This record gives sequence, structure tokens and C-alpha cells, in this order.
Amino acid sequence: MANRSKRDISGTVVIPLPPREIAPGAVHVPGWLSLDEQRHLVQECRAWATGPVPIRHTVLPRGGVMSVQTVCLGWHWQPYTYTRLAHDVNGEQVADFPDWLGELTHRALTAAYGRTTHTDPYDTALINFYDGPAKMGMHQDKDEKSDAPVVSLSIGDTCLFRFGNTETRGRPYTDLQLASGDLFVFGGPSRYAYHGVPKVYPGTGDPATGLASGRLNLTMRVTGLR
Ligand SMILES: O=C(O)CCC(=O)C(=O)O
Repeated sequence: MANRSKRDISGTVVIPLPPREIAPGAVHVPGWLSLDEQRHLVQECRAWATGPVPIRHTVLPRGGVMSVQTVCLGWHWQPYTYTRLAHDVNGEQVADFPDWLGELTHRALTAAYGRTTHTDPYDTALINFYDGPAKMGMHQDKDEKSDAPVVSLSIGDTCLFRFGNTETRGRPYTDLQLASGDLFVFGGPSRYAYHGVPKVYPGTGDPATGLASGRLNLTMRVTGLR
């Protein structure tokens, strides 16, 4: 087994907790990303946030506005649909989904499940930035035409992550904290579980990631589109 020990900002060796199955097919791997990987992702996210389609607060079909800001790679997401062009922002095509991010995603799947379960190419990432009181309500990820697992990486401030069931937004659910560097994968029987972020804990991130405040979350998905 790989040595996953790391050093924190003060040089202290930190041994992350082992992977934990939260529900069948839903696995939390604490501290999976190294600090260098987190720094690299933060730099890339800063660049993606500027365009060709800049990061924005998604407008919901009934006129509500999401408190998180989102930028997409590969395909542009807005509620119920993925398109190549960001019609609701500036009409431009979103940045490509890079090969290296696909490789990182497949490594993440192996870390979570101990084997590669899906060989489909991951072709989109939704990158969410939470600042101030931003949060995300309970929802299902079901705009993809593929049931490949969703692979989620967190950087910056720790959040409360609520992982529920496939039937309702309510109980039963499990509350857990996702901290900087954590990986969370949900597939199989949990692929369509409701989930959300009721709260982010300000000031809990390590500025050494390059993120002075707030929380970044990247979710990689297979759209099943051509
Ligand atoms: O920020 C997170 O951890 C969850 C993000 C999420 O649920 C989504 O992008 O659909």
C-alpha cells in the first residue's frame, strides 16, 4: 500500500484516515491529494475561472441564483443539460477537459474502489467555488447519460457534506466533513443519491494550497454525450 503520509504547514507528519465506505459505492478517501497536487489544481482553476467561459453564479430555471460560482470543462453544465457552448454566459465554448485530469480521475477511482471500475473517458468537470455563506442544496447528479461514478475533489476550507439516499432529499443521510485534499467517489447503488453542502467552515483551509480563503470542489463526470 502506498505511503500516504504528508506534512502539514508546520512540517508535522500527518497520516490521513483510511478510506471509508459511507454507503454502498460511496467512498471517502481523506487527504488523498498531496499539497503539490492541490496547489497545481488551484492554479489551473484560477486560469479556468477567467475563461473562455468565466466562472459564474448559475441561474436556476425558476430564476433563483446559486450561491456557489461554477466553471465547467469539456461540457458546459446548466440545470438539466450539458452543451458545448455556454449559451447562458457568453456563448463561447468551454475550456477542454485535459488528459491529465482524466488520468487523475482514474487514479482517484482506483484509490476509492481498489480497482478501476469504469474505463469510459471522463469528459467534464464542474468546478465550484464557495466563498462567504455559499452552500449547495440537496440534489441528484442526473443530467449525465452515463452512470459512471462521480469523482469529487475538495481544496481549501472544510465543509459539511451531506450524503443521502436515492429516494428523497431528507433522511436517512450521513453528514461528514470534506477537508482539503479529500476525495469522495459515488457510483453503483449510490450514483443517484441526493447530496449537498449545507455549510463551509471559514478559515479552516491551509493557505499553502494557494487558496487564501473559500472552498474549491471539482467533480469529474462522464456525460455520455458526443
Ligand atoms: O461541493 C461539493 O462537494 C458538492 C458539489 C456538487 O454536489 C455538485 O457539483 O453537484
